Amino acid sequence: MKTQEYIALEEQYGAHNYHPLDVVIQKAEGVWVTDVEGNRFLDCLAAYSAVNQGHCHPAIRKAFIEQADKVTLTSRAFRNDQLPLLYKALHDMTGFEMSLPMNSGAEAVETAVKAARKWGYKVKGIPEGKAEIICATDNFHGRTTTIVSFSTDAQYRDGFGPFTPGFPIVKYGDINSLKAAINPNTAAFLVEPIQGEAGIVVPPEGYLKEAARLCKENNVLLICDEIQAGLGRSGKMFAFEYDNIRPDMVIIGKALSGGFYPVSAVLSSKEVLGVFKPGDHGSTFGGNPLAAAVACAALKVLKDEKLIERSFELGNYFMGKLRAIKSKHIAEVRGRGLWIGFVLDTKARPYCERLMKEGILCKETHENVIRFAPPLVITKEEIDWACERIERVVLSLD
Ligand code: IF1
Repeated sequence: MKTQEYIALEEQYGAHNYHPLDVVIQKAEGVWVTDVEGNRFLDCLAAYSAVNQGHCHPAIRKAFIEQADKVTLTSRAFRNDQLPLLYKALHDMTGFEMSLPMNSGAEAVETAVKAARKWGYKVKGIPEGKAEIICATDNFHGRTTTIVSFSTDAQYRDGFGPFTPGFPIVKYGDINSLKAAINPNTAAFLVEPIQGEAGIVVPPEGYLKEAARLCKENNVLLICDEIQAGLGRSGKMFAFEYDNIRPDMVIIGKALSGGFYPVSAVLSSKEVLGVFKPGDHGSTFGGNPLAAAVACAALKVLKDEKLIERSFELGNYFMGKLRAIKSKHIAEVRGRGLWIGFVLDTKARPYCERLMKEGILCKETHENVIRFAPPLVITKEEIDWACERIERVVLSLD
């Protein structure tokens, strides 16, 4: 079948909740994807950072296939021999006492919300039904009805009410706004250390550090959503490391599986995750042996291939090259690690379409920002190759 035939099927039989670029990908390896016509593209989105390790990484693939040959799902009614190894690997790599596995990022966010509320009632002593979790403007934490309840993006909420109460909003990056919102019923502050969907927005210097201090002072849990920022994308294991802080809870997903399978987790302390008793929370697929085996392999690849250090170094290199492009349409180049927001003074979508014709896949966010977030296995030469084309496209549209 040809590209247009696949697209026609999708348009006819699939819900139209996306507006993808018209490239039908058939296979992928590392940073490269190939469409059904045999065209090759450099992937500068990396499935929104789920394939930090590169597409179809051989070591993760091996773990996936070997585990699929043994057992894939037991449910948590029984134990399996892979989940304990994932718990241990997460502890060893991050230092958090405990973790709780889920599948999608949104489920892990819901898990953190439930843990924080329960901690608020059982440990902090907030009166029943009064717990508040403070969230930031322009946040993105997922798509469930509770999570869109604290979105400030009109489209993400439109038509989906009534909403879950208990989520006051403060201005992202504004410490006074957070200070004013904290009160005795505040259980937690949920924040992205760098906002992805908002356009790779890095908060002002010192913001997270001061937020962490305020949380501690007021016995409020600091929850960092590292689903997109974490696991190397920002040039550190976690983006919060740039501020030398230690959140009470960290939420991860996406690259935890290297793109093979939905695997997410909440990392925290015994005090916080200890609020869950048998039956309080769970998931049929969460913590299944296939997910655990894949996640262990995906974490090992990050470490073995030094992908976090690579992201830091090559991110600076990539950003430097983008900043050197002289065009009046480039308003700003920002980001951390291989997570770059290329801000234009005009609509970004036509640029993404032109870049696709040049062999680069990327995606706009918020009308005028293109994000460049390739798999962390990208080479310097591939960045040079991409920058040549990016420059050509930007200058041609000047
Ligand atoms: C889509 C964005 C990226 C996330 C953070 C939780 C989740 C996400 C910080 C939920 C998910 C995704 C979802 C995807 C597009 C994408 C995205 F533009 F919407 F914001 F990456 F930039 N926290 N982000 O970024 O995780 O439940 O999806 O596993 O199409 O909605 P999920």
